[in-house]
Formats: sequence, C-alpha cells, structure tokens
Amino acid sequence: MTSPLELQHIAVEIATEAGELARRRRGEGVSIAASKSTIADIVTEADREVEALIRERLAAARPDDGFLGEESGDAAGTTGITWVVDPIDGTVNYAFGMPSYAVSIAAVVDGTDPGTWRALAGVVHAPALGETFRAAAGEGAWLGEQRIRVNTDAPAGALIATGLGYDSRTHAGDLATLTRAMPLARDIRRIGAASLDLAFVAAGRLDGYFERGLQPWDIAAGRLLVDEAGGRSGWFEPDAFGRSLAVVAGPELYERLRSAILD
Ligand code: LIP
Repeated sequence: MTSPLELQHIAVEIATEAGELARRRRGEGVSIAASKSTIADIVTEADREVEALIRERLAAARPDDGFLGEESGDAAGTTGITWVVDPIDGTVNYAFGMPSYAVSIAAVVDGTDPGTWRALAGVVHAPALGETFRAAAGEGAWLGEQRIRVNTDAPAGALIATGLGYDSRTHAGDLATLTRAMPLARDIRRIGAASLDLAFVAAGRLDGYFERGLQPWDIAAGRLLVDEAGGRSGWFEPDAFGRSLAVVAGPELYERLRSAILD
C-alpha cells in the first residue's frame, strides 16, 4: 500500500504543474465555456483544460486509482483510492481576475462521500498567491516547509468565513444561518474558494468556516488540512435543497459554531 506521504508528493507535483497552466491561461485572458447549475455557476475553458492535465498526469502516475473531478466526472479504480479534484476552485474569482483561486487535489479511500470517506493526502495550491498547503494523514499540515495549526482561542470573537451558493433560492436560508453564527464572530469573510477557506482555517488565518452546498471536490483536500492542523470538521445532513453543511474550526470554536447553526 502506498503511503500517504507518497500520495501527497504526487499531488503536490501535479498541482504545481496544473497551477502554472491555470495562471498562464489567466494571463492570456479567460473565456467562459458554459454555465452549470445556475447562470452564475460558470466553467471556463481553463477549468476543463487544467482538469484534463491533472487527469492525464494521475492516470500516468497511478493508473489503477479512481478519479472524481468537478468538470469531467468520475471513473472507478481497483486500488480503493480515488483522486478527488477541483482544477480551479474559485472559478468566479479566476474569471474576475481575483487571485483567490486554487487547484485542489486529494486522495481518499472508502468511497467518495465526504460524510464517510477517509482522506489520505491533499494539496491546495494557489498559484496567484504563490502558496501550497499540503497534508498527509498522520503527518500534519504544512504551508510550504512550515507546519501549520488551527487557532485555539479567539479572545475578540472569531474571524469566520462562509459562502453563499449560486442558487438564489437558497440565499435567504444561508443568510439566516449566518445570522445565527454572528454572535460568535468578530467579523465575516467571503473568500470565494472553499479550498482556500479550509486552508486558511488550517493555517490560523481564519478561526472557522461553514458553508452549505459544497461538493466533494471543494472540500476533500482542505478538510484534511484542517484535521491535520488540529482542527475539527463536520459534514451534516442535507437541507431541503439537498445541500449538506460543512463546518470546520479549532476544537473549542467548532462545538460552539456547530451548535449555533444547527441546534
Ligand atoms: C466554488 C467554491 C465557492 C463556493 C461555491 C463553489 P468552484 O467552487 O469554492 O467558495 O461558495 O459554491 O463550490 O465552482 O469555483 O470550483
């Protein structure tokens, strides 16, 4: 069985090459290829091209593993390991020229449901920020060569990030959830890339983060970063729109945030 560190090494190499391609394409100008779930939910030509590159590199390095990608769907493998990939998380930021976008690659076992899978390795690489966050199960979370840890206290209230989905029918409910979390907050951030929200919690740049409606590829690598950085993470029952809730934070804030939102 390949070790989590070996899988992490593969993920970092491929994410770095993929990030270079995304950044180059951004410099050349972005074209929107299509809308997905709603007109605001876009995919660029670069998303597709970057995912194709990642898929090709993974197929060469790990031909028997499974694959689940945001843009090109899934393929079963025979090893029990599945690579869960978001080629450009934060596509709207990318399209608008904001630097907060990332390539997210994770290796998971025990299926592709975030409620039950086990992540072995993950990388969140933000080419325009020049930052690579990585984690392997049992090996801690790292930003470059520096070990990262979640914040364990928030004396002036917590800096909490969240996201609002692309479907306007869900906005009122999401704003009501935010209202429930506000008493815990010193301020709120909406970064626009779930993988970076998670990486920033792992690195102590945010105290906590929650969002409904994330997909497996949004959360796979980042959630392992949080867990390996000493935080806690939960994936809770879908709402009336079928959107599961992700909550992550340091251990003490996690319980208060979960309870404020759900109890
Ligand atoms: C997006 C996220 C964003 C979230 C959206 C979406 P995409 O991913 O990272 O923060 O609010 O629901 O999932 O579409 O840019 O890869």
